Amino acid sequence: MAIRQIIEAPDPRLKVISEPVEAVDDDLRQLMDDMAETMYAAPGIGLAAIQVGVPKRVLVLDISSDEEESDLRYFVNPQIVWTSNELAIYNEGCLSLPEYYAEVERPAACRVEYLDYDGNRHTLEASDLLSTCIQHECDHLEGILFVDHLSSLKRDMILRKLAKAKKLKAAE
Ligand code: GNR
Ligand code: NI
Repeated sequence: MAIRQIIEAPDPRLKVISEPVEAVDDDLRQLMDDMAETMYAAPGIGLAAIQVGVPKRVLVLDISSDEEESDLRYFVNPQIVWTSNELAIYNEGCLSLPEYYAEVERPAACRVEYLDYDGNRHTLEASDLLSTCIQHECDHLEGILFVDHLSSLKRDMILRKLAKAKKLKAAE
């Protein structure tokens, strides 16, 4: 297992549409193991493969709190097949937009079809934070960041500040 570097905005790779996985094999499991280790090290509660530069439709999630038992989930080729009409607002963050948080409104519940770590097919109905996270991660597979759900004013302010911070860091 290895911790991989997380790509931060602005970076054109974060806008790439990820490709479906053809086979859940040992190579893919190696990627999923690395993604889980990278997510825990960050620390974060979810990670999409494109955030470590791999344009494949793979996610890892663990929304358990520190006091709870870990609840690591792998999603290969996830497809959101239903969303509720009811909406919910969460204060979202993203490992690719470090230190920025904003309230994002999304469907409160969703149903997702996916393959697990062993390539077995599942359907999961999620609500609350799990639903928000699944939607946030599935957005990454389409090259969408949570700031793309905000007004252009708010989005541009955050992206400008991130670009400036990156420039300062590069000049160090
Ligand atoms: O660690 C993360 N926290 C988070 C909080 C609220 C809504 C979504 C998230 S996902 C984020 C990790 C990440 O960037 N995943 O893509
Ligand atoms: Ni994210």
